[in-house]
Amino acid sequence: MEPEGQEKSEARAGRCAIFGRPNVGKSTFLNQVLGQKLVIATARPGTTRSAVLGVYLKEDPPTQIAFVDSPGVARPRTPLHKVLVEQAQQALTDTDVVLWMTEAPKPVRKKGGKASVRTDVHPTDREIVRYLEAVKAPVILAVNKVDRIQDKRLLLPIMENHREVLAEAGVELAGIVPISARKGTQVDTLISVLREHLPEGLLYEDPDFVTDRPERFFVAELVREAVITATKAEVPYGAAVFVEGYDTSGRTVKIHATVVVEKPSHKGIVIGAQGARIKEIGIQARQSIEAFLERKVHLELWVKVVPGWTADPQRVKRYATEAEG
Ligand SMILES: Nc1nc2c(ncn2[C@@H]2O[C@H](COP(=O)(O)OP(=O)(O)OP(=O)(O)O)[C@@H](O)[C@H]2O)c(=O)[nH]1
Ligand SMILES: [Mg+2]
Repeated sequence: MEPEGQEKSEARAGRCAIFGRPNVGKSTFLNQVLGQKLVIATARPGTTRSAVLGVYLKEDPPTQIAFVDSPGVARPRTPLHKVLVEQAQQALTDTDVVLWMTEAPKPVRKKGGKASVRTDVHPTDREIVRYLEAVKAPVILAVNKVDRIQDKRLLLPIMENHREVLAEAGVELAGIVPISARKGTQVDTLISVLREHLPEGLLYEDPDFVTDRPERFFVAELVREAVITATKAEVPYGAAVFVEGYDTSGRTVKIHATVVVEKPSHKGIVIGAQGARIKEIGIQARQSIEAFLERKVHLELWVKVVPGWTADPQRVKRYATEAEG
């Protein structure tokens, strides 16, 4: 018999969909809880294009959370947007708990005045709340990027306003946690709150199971991250990456990837004067792939134009969500 007050906590496990508008820090949060960089995260909205599983494990108390990172949701304006929203919606259908993520806004400093922070709900959040209406699972709100706000009292109206907007849509929030995904602040608290809403038991036997995607998916994503970081706004939106060759047999992993862009002018931007930018992208991507694989990598990049692929419903699904090759 266990001594009183020291019973072993029961094991809990389940799925948690991470949902929210673009750029609020969903992917950064997943990497933070996993303690490793699994998914790509950049300063550009629209970085994530497909649902990706990342399994969080803890022994004390025994916990397994199968997080699903999903593309940021905004009003779909193009066939590509539509596919991204579909991916996120799918993640919402089969989940034990939903983590709705938003962000504390950047303080705005008026000339000579004090910095002020908007506490109202972002128009995109007001719009996408409707996706949460039909969800059966409990919804927990995380207000991310609290490191931006010095006066933490401002978090109260932010949290209250979000609670109200969701209540107007007929959904009661099951919890609210302010966090900083980048710094890791309150991430453990959020995990405990999510845990309370998971069923008893365990999901996976294998303690090393982290994701269901193959290595080459993440390799393609790391190339796309380097393209996003090195180019201007319009290029990332129209860029997809295919890994065409992936040879792990030697000491060095040999990778051949194609960057697909939708306009000849974008090809010029990606390549740059005398190939300077593609070289920079190649170096950046190789370094992050080496860190991910923990092996030496030889990376060859090609750039190809597929005119208007983001507007072509036939192509978007394959290019946006299955681009690992
Ligand atoms: N200050 C601050 N910035 C953060 C924090 N978390 C994420 N960011 C930044 O916010 C930006 C977007 O992060 P992502 O993780 O890519 O956001 P996302 O919600 O996955 O974006 P999409 O995939 O486009 O939907 C990046 O520049 C991050 O570094 C945080 O806690 N504090
Ligand atoms: Mg993301």
